[in-house]
Amino acid sequence: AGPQEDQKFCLQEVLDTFKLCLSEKKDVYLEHYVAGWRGLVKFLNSLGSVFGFISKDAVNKINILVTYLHGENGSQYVTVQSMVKYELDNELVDLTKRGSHPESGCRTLLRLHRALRWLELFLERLRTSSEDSKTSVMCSEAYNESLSQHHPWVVRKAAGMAFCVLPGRPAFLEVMNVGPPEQVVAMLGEAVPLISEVYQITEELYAQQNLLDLP
Ligand code: 1Q0
Repeated sequence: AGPQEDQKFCLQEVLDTFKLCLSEKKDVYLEHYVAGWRGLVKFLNSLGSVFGFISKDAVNKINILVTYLHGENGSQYVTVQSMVKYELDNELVDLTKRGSHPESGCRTLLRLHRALRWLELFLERLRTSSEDSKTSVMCSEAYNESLSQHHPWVVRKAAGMAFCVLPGRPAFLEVMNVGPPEQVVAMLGEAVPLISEVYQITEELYAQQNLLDLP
């Protein structure tokens, strides 16, 4: 595949990376987690430059995590579980206000984790919607139920404006590069429970460790 093809989004690819995320013990592999996000960012970029401010933030967070993963303590970052333990044990996380560790793996991943809930809600709506449903409505409903609670007014406003220019459902399903709509819907039926499981496991871990409100 040439560079052009590498940029092309494919839902199957994202599905595969999320499948690889969970170990036998149900630990979450950071490498595949960020790879899943990279795939989603590709998709976002294919929707146009209005989404640039969103994909930029996502890429920034992906890169922070990859830098840890490939850094000298990379072996501590193999799973989300080991990352949390390592950073907490070594006091590498700002727990109540921003201080000397503004870009900890824990707080960075938390932002993506919250976005994963949005994705789960959105994809479930997309999967069960009828042909003439509006993607912009599904997208903003999912957003209002999840991620928006963590965003200040300006970000919510900008997100709302971006949602308005989303393509309609048929075009949206087409860019997923899976095939006819029925096939996309079937694949979403596989993807949503997977994404949901990864989300739940991370959510429980963060709740146990009291990390759900990291600044
Ligand atoms: C399809 C439309 C995509 C719409 C994405 C919805 C999310 C909107 C979020 C907008 C906020 C982005 C601006 C930055 C906000 C940050 O302040 C915030 C907090 O970070 P910090 O460091 O300031 O504390 N960051 C976040 O909340 C992270 C947001 C990451 C969003 C990543 C979205 C990736 C998009 C994926 C497209 C998925 C398309 C679905 C179909 C694919 C089928 C599998």
